[in-house]
Amino acid sequence: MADVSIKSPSRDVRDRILRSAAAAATGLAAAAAAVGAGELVAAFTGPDTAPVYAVGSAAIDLTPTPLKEYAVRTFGTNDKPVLLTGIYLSMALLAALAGILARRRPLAGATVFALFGGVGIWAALSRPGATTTGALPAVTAGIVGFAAMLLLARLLRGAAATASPDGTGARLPEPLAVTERPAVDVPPHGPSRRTVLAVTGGTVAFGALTGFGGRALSDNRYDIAAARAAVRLPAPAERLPPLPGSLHPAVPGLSPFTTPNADFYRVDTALTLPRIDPRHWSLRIHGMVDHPILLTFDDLLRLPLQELDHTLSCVSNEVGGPYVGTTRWLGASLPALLRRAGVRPGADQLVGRSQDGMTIGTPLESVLDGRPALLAVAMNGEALPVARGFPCRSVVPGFYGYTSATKWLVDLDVTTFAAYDPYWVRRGWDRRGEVRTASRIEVPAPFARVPAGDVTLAGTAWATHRGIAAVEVRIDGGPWQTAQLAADGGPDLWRQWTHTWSAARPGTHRIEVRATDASGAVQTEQRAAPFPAGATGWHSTVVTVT
Ligand SMILES: Nc1nc2c(c(=O)[nH]1)N[C@H]1C(S)=C(S)[C@@H](COP(=O)(O)O)O[C@H]1N2
Ligand SMILES: [Mo]
Repeated sequence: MADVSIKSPSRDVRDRILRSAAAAATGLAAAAAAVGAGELVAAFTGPDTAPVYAVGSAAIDLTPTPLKEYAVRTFGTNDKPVLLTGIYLSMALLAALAGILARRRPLAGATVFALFGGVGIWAALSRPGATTTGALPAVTAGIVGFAAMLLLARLLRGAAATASPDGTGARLPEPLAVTERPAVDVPPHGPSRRTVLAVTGGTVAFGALTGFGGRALSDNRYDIAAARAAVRLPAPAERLPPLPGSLHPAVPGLSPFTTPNADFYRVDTALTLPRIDPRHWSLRIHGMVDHPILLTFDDLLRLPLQELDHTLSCVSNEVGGPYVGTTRWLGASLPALLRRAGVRPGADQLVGRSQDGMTIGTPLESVLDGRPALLAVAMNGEALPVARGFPCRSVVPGFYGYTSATKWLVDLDVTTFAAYDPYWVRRGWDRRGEVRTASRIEVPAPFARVPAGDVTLAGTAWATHRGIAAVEVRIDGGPWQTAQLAADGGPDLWRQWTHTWSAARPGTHRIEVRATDASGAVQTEQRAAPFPAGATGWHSTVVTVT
């Protein structure tokens, strides 16, 4: 204990660290004020124009496909919070460094904030459907950050000068201190440390107030929960009977046949959910058609509505993965509307565009080939949840979500594959995006320990719009055995299966599954990653027999 003083940093080093920390704190405070002011303005220009969101959305669009894949795989539905946290942390780091820079060179430090603002302005203006007012939050953030940094840095310098015994500011380099900053120039009563602390604290408080206040105001101004609750869903022209229980083997641990809305996977690029008031919504159907159509939400609800039981899956789903779900949609017939519009010869792609600028292209011949493609307004008996595309999304059985299921749909363009590459196709994904045959083992859970004897295996398989004809399982690479299929709900639905395995030998065992679609094609063993056309390969699981 006696030599503690030797190990402790010298007073000088400690002072230097303290001064840097104080300077970094002023940078953070200026950033808080900037972000807060931006949020407040965004309460009037739209939630997606808040600088952090605008920058985040631009980052999502610029992210190379492999990194996006990695993010979806690693963070799943949490990919957005992870991205936002990353943006906040990098901003905080840069702001702290700007604060340290500003201690010596206030103007340079403040300019970093102006540059931040510039990036925000660029991001806001580069959003699809951006308007100039969308840049206002970033402009405000830039100006507030610049001014706050300048003010705080000047104060900090003044305080340092007053605090140092020679009145020149202890950390100024010698020549500067002596020749350019004679003691006479320094105000005899500069701001006290307490003043700096108070102003820094006040700046943070300003940021917190405007930031949280702006968010609350925005949530309030753009609240569409009431509008959604007010939607009166008309009865379908023809009501489907409830799904029979025979579709679902009652095996504990097996997914329910119909996925509750709250448990349905979610995959999209929307950092802030588009909030569309159905009273202001319209859908334009145009392009290579004889009679372009403009539909309001009321128009849509007045069309004969039909129900569709359907299994939707994501191309990013890994073998055995969770990005698949089954739901009962309610919506208007998409092919009927296209026929009304009169599709011109030569058109081969239908491009849906969402309010937030996503574009999704579907092969037109498939939309028109008689399959039940819908403009969906409801899911499992309730108006589309906001995250599911409220008030309207498209659904075309047989295709992955990225080529068929535009959420927050506002525009349908009848065009050609030659003329237009939608969002994911520009990023290298397959332009058709037909669902590949997939099957998975859900019971027993991976690495489960099961007693020797009869073990129940169970899972799901899907080949949306083709349908599942058979599922087989094998143990430890042995002969394939036919699993028992639950009742068939039709080609657009997944199919659940069970199999009883007489597990005799204790130890670890590997269970594999493969499905055959209704065309007779057996699922390929060949492993492929989700990019660019969907994962392939057999799902397997390892269990221990005790
Ligand atoms: N507007 C919009 N629609 C979108 C997407 C998107 O990012 N934006 N993602 C698509 C993808 S990749 C999939 S798999 C499905 C997922 O729909 P869900 O989130 O309702 O499950 O929506 C599709 N529709
Ligand atoms: Mo997807």
